Amino acid sequence: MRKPVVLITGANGEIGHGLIAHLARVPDVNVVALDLKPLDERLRPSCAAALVGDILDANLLQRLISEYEVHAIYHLAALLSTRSEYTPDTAHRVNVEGTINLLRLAHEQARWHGNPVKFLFPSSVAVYGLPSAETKVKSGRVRESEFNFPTTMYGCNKLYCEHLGRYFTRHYRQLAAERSASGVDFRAIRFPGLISAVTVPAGGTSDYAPEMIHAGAQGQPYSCFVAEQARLPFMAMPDGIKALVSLASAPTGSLAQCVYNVGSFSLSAAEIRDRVVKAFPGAKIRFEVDPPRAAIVDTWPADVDDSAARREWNWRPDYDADRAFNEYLIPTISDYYRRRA
Ligand code: NAD
Ligand code: AKB
Repeated sequence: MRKPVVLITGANGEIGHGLIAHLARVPDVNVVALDLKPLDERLRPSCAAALVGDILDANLLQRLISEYEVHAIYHLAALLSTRSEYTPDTAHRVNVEGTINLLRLAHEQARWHGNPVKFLFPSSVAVYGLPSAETKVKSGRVRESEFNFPTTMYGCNKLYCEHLGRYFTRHYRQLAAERSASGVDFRAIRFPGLISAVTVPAGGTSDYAPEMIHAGAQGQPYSCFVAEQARLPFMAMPDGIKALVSLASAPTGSLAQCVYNVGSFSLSAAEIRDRVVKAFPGAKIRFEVDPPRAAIVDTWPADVDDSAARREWNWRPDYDADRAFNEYLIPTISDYYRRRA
């Protein structure tokens, strides 16, 4: 008998840390973690297995399903936006071919055990490509269907994978003589920049916000690569985890679309700096704009319209900007670095 499990790819990343900690508190959920890097030792006891390997390794995926019966997949493994610009071919392989490997695995698994496999996909505000700074200001909260013209390899990869997931769920093998459901139940969230109090990001473009906060807490100088007025939507990590698990548990009949925006708060880089300096008066933050990286931020929306998520699966963030900083980020980060000192 194979053991029924939830598979998390990219499990050792920032979202993986929060998600594994959350699922550890849910009864009867067995997590199999997969990542290129060995899983953080602190998370190991919360998983039935922790595999080290590449989502592009077909043999590894076959070995995995010979031992485990997969009922849900949180497919987190990816190269993030900045890293993807430096290595676009590798990004395409990992972000697109890796995702199609997992979609095929979900389809195969659903056929074996006869139940749909939920496939949770963290997409990104990087799928948007606003043509100018004026349009960004004028557009305010963008809807899912607007400005789908990403300017980064990562954004293109995410947008295409959203379509692949919708295709697998609704149209897979539409010309087959005997058509049957693929068994893949694909659900995607377009996340804003996530900010965690317990991990520091690497390889993203919204990273300036968490980097500024973590540097401020340690009294280290930080040079911010976007201008003071650059504005993005952000979200505290606990809300990111809440969004993923809420969408996963929404009844299929209530979901009219496969892809949802989720909003929380929108801040300019200067507003983040001001909050960091207020909390950590020793923080040394200056602005030294890196034009190409800053230009990517200019193409991402200032905020998102998440009314579909609110209407269809009752999405509500727990943290606005004040609560995110005052009750989550500042106390948790301060405590984290105090204990490490
Ligand atoms: P992260 O970089 O912290 O984690 C990604 C993990 O994937 C890493 O641990 C890495 O080792 C692993 N990985 C990369 N390539 C792999 C491969 N070929 N095989 C197996 N593992 C591989 O990123 P994160 O912040 O945890 O993001 C997780 C997901 O959420 C990503 O898909 C990302 O695009 C998406 N997302 C993140 C944010 C954010 O602000 N953090 C926002 C929007 C979307
Ligand atoms: C990145 O900057 O690449 C991510 C994202 C917003 O998708 N944080």
